[in-house]
Amino acid sequence: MLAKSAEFLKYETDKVITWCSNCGNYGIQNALVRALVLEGYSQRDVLMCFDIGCSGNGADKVNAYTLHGLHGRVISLAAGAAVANQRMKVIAFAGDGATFSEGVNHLVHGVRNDYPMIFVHHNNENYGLTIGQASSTTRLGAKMNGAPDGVVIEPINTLQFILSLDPSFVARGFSGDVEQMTEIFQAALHHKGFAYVEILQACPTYNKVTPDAWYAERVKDVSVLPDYDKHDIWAARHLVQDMSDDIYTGILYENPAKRDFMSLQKSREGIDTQLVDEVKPFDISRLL
Ligand SMILES: Cc1ncc(C[n+]2csc(CCOP(=O)(O)OP(=O)(O)O)c2C)c(N)n1
Ligand code: SF4
Ligand SMILES: [Mg+2]
Repeated sequence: MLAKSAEFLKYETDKVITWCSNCGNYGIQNALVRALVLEGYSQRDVLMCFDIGCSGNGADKVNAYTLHGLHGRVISLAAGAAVANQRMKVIAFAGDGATFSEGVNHLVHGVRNDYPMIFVHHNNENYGLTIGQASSTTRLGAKMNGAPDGVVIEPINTLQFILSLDPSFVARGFSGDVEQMTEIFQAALHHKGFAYVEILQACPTYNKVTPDAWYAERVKDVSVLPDYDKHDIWAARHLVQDMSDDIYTGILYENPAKRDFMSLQKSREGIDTQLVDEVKPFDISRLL
């Protein structure tokens, strides 16, 4: 079984796990490592960049090159690493607070620029690590710490927002479905530009509105729609409008015509080295 393979075990650490039991983060990390192993990536081929939060604490739970940045800033850190060295596969992880509040500015430009990286949005619909405040993805009426009478503002429709930014790859999974998440991550590993992967993540401790069972009743693999065209952005926008009843998962949108950031840089044409190879001492005395 893959979960016991020697390659999979190399990614494990002996650090104390601080996630609550049944947290969706376990499934997400498990699926990601499965995908890496299936696609032949060793720990030395990958840089995992973590934001702040319960999702960010995944940095301690994986034995690989990791970077743990400030809240909301992971996309800028990861994008810098990705353009500097395209030999590494760069994967960034962030919660809904980091992605759609503190870091929403970086999200916008990460998608627009199509940086060569995977971005995994752990959407547990609350600020988990700071004990359950409402975020911009918490549902209307949800009673949260800091909002005991219930949230009074409609949540952001995250995928509508992403699809408005001319993305090149958009997928959605559910933390209770490791098999499907693994397939999504495998496809994202093959994508050249910015792969936006949103995972609907159970947070049994603070999100009582959308637990595992709630999602399990509503998520549907997009493959059940035989006529669905994942290259049609308006079909995708129509599909993601419903966040309550029919929640479609899988690869929802792909634009193979979009060119990633590095392939558009005229200054890099015909150059075989990576930016990271070109770092050297530079004499600035001429400039002084
Ligand atoms: C700029 C900044 N603001 C606030 C905090 C405090 N803080 C730490 S974790 C956290 C909640 C994180 O929520 P989310 O990004 O959704 O991740 P989750 O814990 O739910 O995985 C907050 C507000 C911080 N560390 N930095
Ligand atoms: S608070 Fe929620 S997101 Fe954080 S570890 Fe516990 S279950 Fe997971
Ligand atoms: Mg969160």
